[in-house]
Amino acid sequence: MHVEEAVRVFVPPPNPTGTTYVSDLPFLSESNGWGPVERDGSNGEMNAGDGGAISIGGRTYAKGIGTHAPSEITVWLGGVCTQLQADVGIDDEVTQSGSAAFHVVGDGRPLADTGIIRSADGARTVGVDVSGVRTVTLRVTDGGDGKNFDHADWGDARVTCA
Ligand SMILES: [Ca+2]
Ligand SMILES: [Ca+2]
Repeated sequence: MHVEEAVRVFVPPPNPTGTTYVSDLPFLSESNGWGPVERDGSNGEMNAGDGGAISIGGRTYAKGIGTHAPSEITVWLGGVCTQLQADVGIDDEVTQSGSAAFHVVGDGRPLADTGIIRSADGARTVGVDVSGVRTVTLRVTDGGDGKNFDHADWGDARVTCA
């Protein structure tokens, strides 16, 4: 009788190069408050791909990450990137104001926190120094008042890498 032992070894994906959209990178992990995290579209409802274009404050974004708080994705940067940029906010698809806070975490350390953003605030541009960071996590929390209507977008989320 042969017993195979499962050995989990972390094999990182290739390092990103140049300017790369986060939605084009593999997710090392992901979690989302309503259905799956969406790539290049808004969260919509419970099914994958059932949202629309990412839209914040009337501006649409062809690329980005559409989530529902509480949400989190982690991608591999490999220490070769310098900047992470995105326009964050509540997606226009909600029928009542959402409220959420956007956090960027590098190798487990907090790098940026927008504080609470509501629908009426439109998009906020965030630029975060990710020099030397191997894994970056984009996390959205519910703004302290529950997750209803918290369709939270990372519009044009991208990293600039060597
Ligand atoms: Ca969906
Ligand atoms: Ca909320």
